Amino acid sequence: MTQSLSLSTLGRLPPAVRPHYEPVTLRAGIVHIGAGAFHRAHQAVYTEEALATEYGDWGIIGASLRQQGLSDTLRAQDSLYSVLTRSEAGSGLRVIACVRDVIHTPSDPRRLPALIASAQIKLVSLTVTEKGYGFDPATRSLDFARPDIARDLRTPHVPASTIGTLFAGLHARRIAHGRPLTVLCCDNLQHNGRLLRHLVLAYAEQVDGTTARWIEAQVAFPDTMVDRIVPATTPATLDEVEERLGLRDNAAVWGEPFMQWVIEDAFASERPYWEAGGAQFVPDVKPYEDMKLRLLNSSNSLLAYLGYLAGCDYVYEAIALPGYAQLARRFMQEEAAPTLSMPPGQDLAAYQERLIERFGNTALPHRCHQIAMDGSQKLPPRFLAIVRDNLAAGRPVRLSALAVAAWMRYVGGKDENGKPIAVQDPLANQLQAAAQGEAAGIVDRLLDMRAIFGDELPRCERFRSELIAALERLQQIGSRAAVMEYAAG
Ligand code: CS2
Repeated sequence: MTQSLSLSTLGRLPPAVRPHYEPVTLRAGIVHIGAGAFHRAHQAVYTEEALATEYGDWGIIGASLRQQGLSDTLRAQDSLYSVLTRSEAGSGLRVIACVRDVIHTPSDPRRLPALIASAQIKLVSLTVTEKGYGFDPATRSLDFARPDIARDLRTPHVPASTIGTLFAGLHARRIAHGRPLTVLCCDNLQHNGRLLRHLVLAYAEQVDGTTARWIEAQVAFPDTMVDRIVPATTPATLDEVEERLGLRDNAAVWGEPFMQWVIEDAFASERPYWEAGGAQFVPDVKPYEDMKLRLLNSSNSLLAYLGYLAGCDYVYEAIALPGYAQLARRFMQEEAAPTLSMPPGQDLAAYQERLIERFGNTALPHRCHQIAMDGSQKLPPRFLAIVRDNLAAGRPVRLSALAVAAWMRYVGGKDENGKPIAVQDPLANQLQAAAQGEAAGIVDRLLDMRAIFGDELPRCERFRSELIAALERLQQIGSRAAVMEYAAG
């Protein structure tokens, strides 16, 4: 049997693949909450580059809020893992060593707050997905009715929710020594830093006003834009890594060559030299995050819903169907781009063409189903923000309506051949119940879900009638034919 990747086998790997520092002596300076594939293929890679260029105490302690398996797998290989980069032009592999441990927080709820409080930790970063923060997507305020948040408010010293855990750590930090901290939200949310600050403060006000004031003064929450396509690891990924490495790595991740990280230059204290990996530090992230959410993530979701309905497993298959790339281009040019302000030095047209190429990467199959999940959380930043801006400016919303209608059809739970869809969404049951029957009824019942659509949008007749028209077309002629129609004009 092949031996596993670990500190004792690391030395066998060619120098180009392994780290150029001694992992055992690396001290931790970062705690990362949500140590899944995206974090390990993105922020950890930037940190690895920073360490290679300018060594420092920037090891990462990861925390997994759900999967015990992740912590066990990583610990079995001394938290080392590989990143496989794949594109049609070729592939690359390297071992990342800056993650020094991954803890499973439900097994020991006090451990993560204690780490956040530790004086040697200067940064806490997070990738817990949109739904992991516990806010109402339409109002962006903390949902105090959510069972995990309500429970944490009753027992704040043994938290389970992300916000409760972060607060417990910050509170302990204030009491222990009060050193400043930077909290870096790395999820695909508008103004993610500001949003997280607002959620933490809302929670803190309920528990301890003194800590709330301290957070306001001593904790920085920079906005960030993160980008890299990182599909879920498959057994084939692990086999390919094993073949190339000559060692078994059960924690390997894979991603495309492209990576981008734009960070608001507003830290509470020191940080790693992430510029080494190409990170950009800017005064205002908003133009970049709008560009990414409204061009990349929205067209990714558009292709995922319409592709899944058409029977495609992967985005690269969807974008190869007649009309799909054309529809994505038109959606970006006609509805998304007009709502954007230009990030400095960015060529928006080239960015859009690059996206079409990235989605078409056959060497990195990205499941439509993975992107389609949690639509109730993803729709507001990806489409509804665009729709609101366009309605206010008197511009078209027809293609956005087709994407939202495709989501409506998808959450109904049956594809176009009558095959069940395993809809994954915190609101899955309500969505599925609402999405049955005639188009007008489905649209009205779903629009009525204020946590997604807010108060104003459901009252807008223009949007409602575009949704009904699009959903009727999807029901009558199916997604492939509807895409051809909408792509043509
Ligand atoms: C995707 C994103 O799963 C999804 O919803 O749209 O994960 C996307 O691949 C990344 O944001 C790319 O940076």
